[in-house]
Amino acid sequence: MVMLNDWPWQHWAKRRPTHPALRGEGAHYSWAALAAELDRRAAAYQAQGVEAGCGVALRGKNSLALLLDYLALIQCGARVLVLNPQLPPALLAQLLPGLTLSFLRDHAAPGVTGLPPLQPPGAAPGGCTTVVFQPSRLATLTLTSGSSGLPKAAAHSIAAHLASAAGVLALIPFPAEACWLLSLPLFHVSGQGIVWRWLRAGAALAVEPQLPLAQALAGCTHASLVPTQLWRLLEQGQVPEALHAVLLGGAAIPPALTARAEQAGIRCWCGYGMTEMASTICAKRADTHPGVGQPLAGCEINIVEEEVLIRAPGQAAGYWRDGELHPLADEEGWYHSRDRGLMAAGELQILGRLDNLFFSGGEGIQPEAIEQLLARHPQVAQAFVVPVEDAQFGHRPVAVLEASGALQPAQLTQWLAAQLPRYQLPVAYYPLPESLKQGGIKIPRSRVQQWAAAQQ
Ligand code: 4YB
Repeated sequence: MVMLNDWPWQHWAKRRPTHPALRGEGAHYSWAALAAELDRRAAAYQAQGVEAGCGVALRGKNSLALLLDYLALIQCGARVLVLNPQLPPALLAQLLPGLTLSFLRDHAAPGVTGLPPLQPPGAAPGGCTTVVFQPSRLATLTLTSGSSGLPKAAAHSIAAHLASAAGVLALIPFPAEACWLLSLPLFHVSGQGIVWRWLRAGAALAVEPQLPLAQALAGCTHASLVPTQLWRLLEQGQVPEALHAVLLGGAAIPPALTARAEQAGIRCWCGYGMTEMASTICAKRADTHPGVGQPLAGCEINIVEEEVLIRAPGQAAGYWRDGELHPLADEEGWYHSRDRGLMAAGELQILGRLDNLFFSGGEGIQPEAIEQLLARHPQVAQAFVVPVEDAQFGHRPVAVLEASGALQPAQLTQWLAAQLPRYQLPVAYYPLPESLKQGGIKIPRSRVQQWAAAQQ
């Protein structure tokens, strides 16, 4: 793979000027046109005071304009924090002051106060000032989706993003004529992972957030999906013809799901990654085993007392707070993931989060183990098992399910009873309420637990 010694869009604009780079919302950009558009936007933001090293919040759902601003602000040398527009104002009020941000570029309905707004780029105010491409410069802040406390801002350099991309591209071919759909939000590391693979490979990217997934995928060869997205796509029976490579991740990936997709002609890869590592660190071509494969090139895994420790070239430089980087790894560089895992048959298997383990009548329950069995049921799209308080047992498991058609508790108990000890059988089953399906790519387990507690 050739080295990038220039902003990736300028690198490809020199080598493949007329090659399609980006399409979406009715627009098409070649690499040359993209580089020119990013210069235009960078100039407009520089004219408003954006300079190298300053922090800029970029708030909004995916759109072509949001992506162009992400890249243009990075070209200005800014540290860009993409914000989910659904984050509540009270949380932002607590979080943003510690992130040393100078500006807000808001693509959503106004909802954040206290930061000077950047105006949309109008007519070009003149050329942009060149900011030297420095791979070690911090380019992005990405909020973690930790279950408790305030999210943290993982700070990644351009080099970390490109190294993470190179690791995935060594496993999943992404040739110049292929097109990856921006199928996950830019405010999440999984969306940014797509962008940096595209930039690394010099292929094409599609951005079609207004369209339903099956339509947005038309003409796309690649997509990153969370398992529920793939499940819904298959359930609708609408498998786009061009689609032949899907990288799955973000949650346990049922082998039955990938088997069904492969039968429909979609080649699946199972990935395991996290915000702190600029996305994927382990991956494999899907097979019949529930593991997530081996570490990607340059990544290392160590299991200590069942906890997965990681060292990877995509690792964040630290958590950004109060104008400084705070280390996220131990003295030897290992990041302690709080994921429970083991190496089995040469591959990493994720058992669940250490923090999710709970006790019922003195017996330990890892909710993900029950969820994985429920997810094998052909009608179940996604399953949560959460503890609810119980006078006799301390806690007992209940299940909250997204499923097609009505499911009878007796039928589900029968489904599980052959494979689980009695104390692990959920004492109640609830359909996942619509109110919990809104928002980011993952439903926070804490919200499911709160909701389940209120049903008692
Ligand atoms: C898992 C898990 C797995 C994560 N089994 N638990 O490009 C990609 O890698 C990608 C492709 C499609 C969909 C998502 C992705 C991601 O990046 C996901 C990255 C992510 O989820 N980051 S996170 O910080 O929000 O959460 C990380 C946690 O998610 C991990 O620590 C695990 O607990 C869990 N997780 N992949 C089981 N395959």
